[in-house]
Amino acid sequence: MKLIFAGLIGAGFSAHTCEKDWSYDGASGCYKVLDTATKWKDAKKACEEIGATLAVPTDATVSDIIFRNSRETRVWLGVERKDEKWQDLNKKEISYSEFYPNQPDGLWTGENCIELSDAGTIFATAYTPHFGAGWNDENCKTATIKPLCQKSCDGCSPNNGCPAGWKQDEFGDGSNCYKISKDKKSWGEAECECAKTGGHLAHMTDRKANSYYQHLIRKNPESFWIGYRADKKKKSFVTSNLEKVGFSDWIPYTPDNYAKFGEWCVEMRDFGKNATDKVTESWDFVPFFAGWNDRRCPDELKYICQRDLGGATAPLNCTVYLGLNSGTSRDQYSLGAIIISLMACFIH
Ligand SMILES: [Ca+2]
Ligand SMILES: [Ca+2]
Repeated sequence: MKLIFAGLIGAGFSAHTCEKDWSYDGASGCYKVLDTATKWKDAKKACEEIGATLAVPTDATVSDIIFRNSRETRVWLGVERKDEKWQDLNKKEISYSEFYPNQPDGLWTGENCIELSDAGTIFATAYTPHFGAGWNDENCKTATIKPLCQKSCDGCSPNNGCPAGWKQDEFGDGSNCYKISKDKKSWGEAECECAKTGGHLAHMTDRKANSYYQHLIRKNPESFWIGYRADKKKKSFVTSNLEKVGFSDWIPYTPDNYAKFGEWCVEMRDFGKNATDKVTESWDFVPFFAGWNDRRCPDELKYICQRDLGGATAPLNCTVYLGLNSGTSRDQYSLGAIIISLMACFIH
């Protein structure tokens, strides 16, 4: 009986995901980058040969998912210029685009096809490998780029295994529930608010998870607190439950403790051209460029709570976090505080 039950669950689950090696967009589409770089027309054909079409994004989701699991830096999209208009594969003028600033620029030089590019590689390092996806017009006949194929997944639907008021990661690994706050709080108060539900401010353990939270900030374009802060000596950053940070996604030149303001807490922020709370002109070459930034803990921001899917829901003690609100070296890192925090970890 148990086996049959498990079998049913398994069958139900598989109906909600794309085929192996295809990425789910959280709605009804699946995407895959093919291995062979080709001219645009051959790319179109290559997708058709596997029962798919060259991808035509209708929102930024594709940009947020497509570069996260690979080192691809550019892919062909199914958008072509005809009579000075951009049209999809059905020859219909597109209603959505995501061009880099100063693009498209190739009307007179034969750049009549679109690539989705990842300009972040300009600055690629081990720590900031990818950011700032956007569109660029390229030469259909001379450029060789890998095709991004798309197909619909009729049985797909967003995950919904989280408690009411929470959402499950729609196109990441689905192992977390999250909630973006409506209110704004200091980092410490925000962490406490999350702790009340058995969770914590969001941790991003790998690029895939990070990309998912970047997607959220694009949809809700306002900085939010995430679950990282400076360690006791203020030499490096730790997670909200004092664990070592593995993956990180600092914006280049951060953490900078700007003007020595005491930036001991971490926000996720969009530094791109289209950011609603823009602070710098430095990253204007991409419309969207989200990453981590150190910031003063007392600043009041939105925040994003995270909890394990199916994890404990008992409230956690968070008094340790409130000390950070002063933004000074008050005793937030005292021995007692650390013990309380470690207890919180064990309870968790
Ligand atoms: Ca161009
Ligand atoms: Ca900073």
